[in-house]
Amino acid sequence: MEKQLSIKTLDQLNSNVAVPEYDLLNSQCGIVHIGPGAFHRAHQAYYTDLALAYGGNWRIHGVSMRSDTLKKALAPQDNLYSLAVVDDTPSLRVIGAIKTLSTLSEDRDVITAALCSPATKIISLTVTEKGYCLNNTGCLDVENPDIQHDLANPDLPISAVGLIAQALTARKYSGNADVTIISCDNVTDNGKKLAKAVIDFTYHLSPALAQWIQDSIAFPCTMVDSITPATDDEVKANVSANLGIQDDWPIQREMFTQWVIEDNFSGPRPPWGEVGVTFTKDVLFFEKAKLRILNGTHSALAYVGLLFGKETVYDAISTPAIQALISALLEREIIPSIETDNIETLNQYADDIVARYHNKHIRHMLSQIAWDGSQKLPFRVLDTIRDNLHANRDINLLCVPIAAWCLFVTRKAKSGDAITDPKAPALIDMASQHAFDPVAVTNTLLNEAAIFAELSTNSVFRSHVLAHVKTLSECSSLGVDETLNPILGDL
Ligand code: CS2
Repeated sequence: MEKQLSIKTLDQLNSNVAVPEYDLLNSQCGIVHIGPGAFHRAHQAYYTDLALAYGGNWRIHGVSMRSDTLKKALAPQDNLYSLAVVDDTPSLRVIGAIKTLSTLSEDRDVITAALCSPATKIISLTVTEKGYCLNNTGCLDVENPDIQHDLANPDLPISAVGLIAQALTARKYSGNADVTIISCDNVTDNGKKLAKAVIDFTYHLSPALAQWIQDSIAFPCTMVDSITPATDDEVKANVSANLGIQDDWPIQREMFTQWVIEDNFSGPRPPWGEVGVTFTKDVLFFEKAKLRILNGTHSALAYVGLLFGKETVYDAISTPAIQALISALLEREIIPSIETDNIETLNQYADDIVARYHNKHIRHMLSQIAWDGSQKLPFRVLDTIRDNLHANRDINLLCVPIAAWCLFVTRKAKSGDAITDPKAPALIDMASQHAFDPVAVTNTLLNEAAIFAELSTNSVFRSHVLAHVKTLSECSSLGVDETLNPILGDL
């Protein structure tokens, strides 16, 4: 295909493709986003693209902390890319919200200027849980190598936390305090935790500045949701064919998308409310429900599904015994952990999420969801276990994904396959020190306070996990029904 997507070729797209409805050449940036990965491009950039049609300089300056791959890939396309909604009613939209892309290692001065610019009213980020550099008590991890570097070199930060702290310090002195810092990661109390990390970091440099940030800058909490599988060659080929011209990096996602933002800003914001974003004072309920019901069952599907050779969310949820496990897990242990005065709505929310897993148009790889288990499981499953233990509710089924993760780590280490996890080296060491024996490895893994905190010494938790590890490791070769049905008991 000769033609490539760009501002000049927008008028050559197939007629069914939606295009930006604002001035791409003259609209300016008002947002700096750190971590413009697939989810950002499918979710926040999508909402911002729609909001730009209502006016204002709300284009996005995307900042990659490490890689220049995205910047190089989209440069020939004027940073345009297409968003393919892959669902029963597919659709295609070209997104123009991202005006500029920079990489910290190459463009530090440009990035610093953008973060400090009076035109920048929103600094947002999607850096995943590990990017917050928090320890298991929710405080800044001062042992983190990037944090240690940034505390020693505050003018040359390499962490998102250090970069935001540097920007806020500069904005304090230049009198540009009308900026809001928005976390868009799957972390409970994400805004509060980001604020804690940035304020803790700044306190080490200047207690007075830390206090000013605490008093002056808003870090609203958010809940973000849309299933956004990684782009593969098939998606690229299909999208380019449907566009009628070449797009080197399209993004795919399901039709469902939701963004809930705490109504707490220290500066102006785009007209996101006009395009479906929910502003509320109570984000916690939305966060807890989504992280536990969706992300918790996603992680369960990933580690249990991979154990039985399943590749995608669809494959796993289409397996009766695995679907039965997910349904029982939700009904018996996850939904009861969420306080609500409308259980019918919560049950329907859970049913809708399971229905989304049955989207046969999307190949959502379990191996992708299985990344970073040591960072994800605390918010997605362990917090639910804590609440259930505290309320004397059951945790038996919640311990199945934990056991399956322990087995996942053991088997990956034994086979020599890479484990995508910031704690991978330590996990692999533990597994090899115990000759890859699942029960012995699990016994040591559960001692990891950085992951399990006080659950490490909880005998009820440990006994459930170890019992499931024995069952899953001894029986998974028998097949999924023979393995899971005894765990599910009298379903
Ligand atoms: C998934 C999430 O990869 C994963 O860990 O569970 O990315 C999930 O697809 C999104 O949170 C859905 O909103």
